[in-house]
Amino acid sequence: MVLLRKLPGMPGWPAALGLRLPQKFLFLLFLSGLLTLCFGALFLLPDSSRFKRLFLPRRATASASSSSSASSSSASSSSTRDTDLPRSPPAAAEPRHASPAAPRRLREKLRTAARMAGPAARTAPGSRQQVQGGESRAQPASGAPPARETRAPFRFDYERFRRSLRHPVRGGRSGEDPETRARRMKIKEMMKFAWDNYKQYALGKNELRPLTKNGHIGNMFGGLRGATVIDALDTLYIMELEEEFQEAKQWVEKSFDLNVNGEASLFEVNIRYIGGLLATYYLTGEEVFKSKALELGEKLLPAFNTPTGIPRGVINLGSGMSWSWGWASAGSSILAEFGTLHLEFLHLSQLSGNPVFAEKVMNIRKVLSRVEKPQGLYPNFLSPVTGSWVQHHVSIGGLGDSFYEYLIKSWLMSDKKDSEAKKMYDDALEAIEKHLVKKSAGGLTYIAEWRGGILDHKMGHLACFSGGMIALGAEHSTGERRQRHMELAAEITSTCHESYTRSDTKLGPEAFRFDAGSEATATRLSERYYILRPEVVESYMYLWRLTHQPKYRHWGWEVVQALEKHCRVEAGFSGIRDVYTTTPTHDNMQQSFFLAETLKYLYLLFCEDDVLSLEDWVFNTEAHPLPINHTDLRAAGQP
Ligand code: DMJ
Repeated sequence: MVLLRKLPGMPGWPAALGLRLPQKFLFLLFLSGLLTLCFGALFLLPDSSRFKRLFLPRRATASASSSSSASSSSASSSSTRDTDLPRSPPAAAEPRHASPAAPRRLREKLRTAARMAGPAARTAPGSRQQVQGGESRAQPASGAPPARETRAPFRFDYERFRRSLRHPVRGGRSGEDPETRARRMKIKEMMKFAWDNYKQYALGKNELRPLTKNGHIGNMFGGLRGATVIDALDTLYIMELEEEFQEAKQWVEKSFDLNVNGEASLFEVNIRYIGGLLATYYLTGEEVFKSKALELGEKLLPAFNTPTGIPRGVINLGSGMSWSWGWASAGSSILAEFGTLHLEFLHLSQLSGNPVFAEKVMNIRKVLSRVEKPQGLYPNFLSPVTGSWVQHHVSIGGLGDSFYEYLIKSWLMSDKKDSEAKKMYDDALEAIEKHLVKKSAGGLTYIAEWRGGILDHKMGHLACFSGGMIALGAEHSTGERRQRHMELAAEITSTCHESYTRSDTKLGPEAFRFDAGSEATATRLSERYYILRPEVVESYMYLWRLTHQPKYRHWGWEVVQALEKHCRVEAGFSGIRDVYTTTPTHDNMQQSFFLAETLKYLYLLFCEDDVLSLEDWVFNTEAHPLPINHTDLRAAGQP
């Protein structure tokens, strides 16, 4: 219509043509019809037409040709094929580039691409790390232009990792006697029985209830399901239960849902789910396990958003909100929980190229190495707000246990480079030896608990892992210290064995005491149960591997027989309520750690030393093997 506007001092051009009013009206009608026709014809031109791009804005071009790429502001001229990732920005770009209007699938792909990007992409000069709502993102420092990523996305070199192993993961199978083989096969049969029943009655639930033949979900994993599947994966693989391993893998691929919204224990999700997924990835190289581990790892990050960076114990996996356990005094975090993340989180960084996981656990290390320790001991409760101890209760059993385990294993996993972890372990063990290690009147060595300077002469079943841990540390020590620690490890393991042999079932109670005339027996009714725990056989396995004294295999076989006699029921294995009666009642629960740990350690006890060799692997606290970071590539025979 601009063309028809009357210019000042000039007659309108229809008038200049000498037209009358009805004729003028007809002329205008004709002209506007012509214009509409021309404009409409533009849409019929191919997308590549320069004429079309001259008149139509880009957004209109894209939306006219493909609704699935509506959010793309790409300069791509062939947007009819743009139903996937936009061509610009590149795959390694940060998710914040995605328009808020972008379809969910597109945003998810961008996020995944960013996650897989290497450390350089995430910590480019001028960038700072920011953790928000479970995702870590590299943000340009204020004033800096947004970094354009040109490097290839980070890729973990799995083949190189496999070449770094000294031994085939499932061993070379040489030189074993028939009895050892038969016992190993028996344990394999127990694993198959435990798995088959779980699969039949509870697949997808967290645990099997073997008496009622159904599944249990519980409230420890924040809505995550399949704890038994994830915990069982690497054991099935190591035992060469191929078909069962495929069943478990298929469940992970098809049914393992991480988009859940519930309150989870940070510690339990880490040791069982992240540990199980990482181990299975390293054993098999199957990408699905790696990507699930990384995705879940990111969901745990908001728990670290506290004034000290010490994470809280409980996290909502959907909202990222976190808080402390209601039972933990004064909103404190638990030593064995925040101190048992290091191994898994270093591997999350190694596999993703994203340093944020390692930074989180290195910060925990920093807080712990700075805080004053009473008598050199580490109390179990620490405030995530102030970074100081809340209560002076020290224990190498529950609430403290795996913190010490992860110190020595961090050093081993680093190929002995992490000397800070080694020093913390050595100092802690020295304080434990000085203040907590005691001998009973009957000559049994035990580790007592400490409550503000007063000793509680009790050992929990959980504390029995320490025989194996101390032996592992001793193996890498020298001189007098090596011998002293190896003796201590053997004595503690022997005491734990006594707690088993002194019961009627030959299974050990939840806690046993060394006071009021009792020696390695439970004195309280509430401590007489056995829930298929692994710690005692875990120590047998280490002591066997490190000393080859036949008694450890004998003791392990005693446990197998007791499990068969008292815990095996028609549809799986169950814990028992009282180890001091030969007709115990069952608790109707097949714990997932029975498949992850108890049966795995028993199996390894009857394997050659090259199966999951201690030269190549450290076991996380749920017995999931994580590889030692060999800094040289002195490879041996490969599977
Ligand atoms: C397992 O989940 C782990 O070993 C953890 O460290 C403590 N205890 C249970 C098994 O007893």
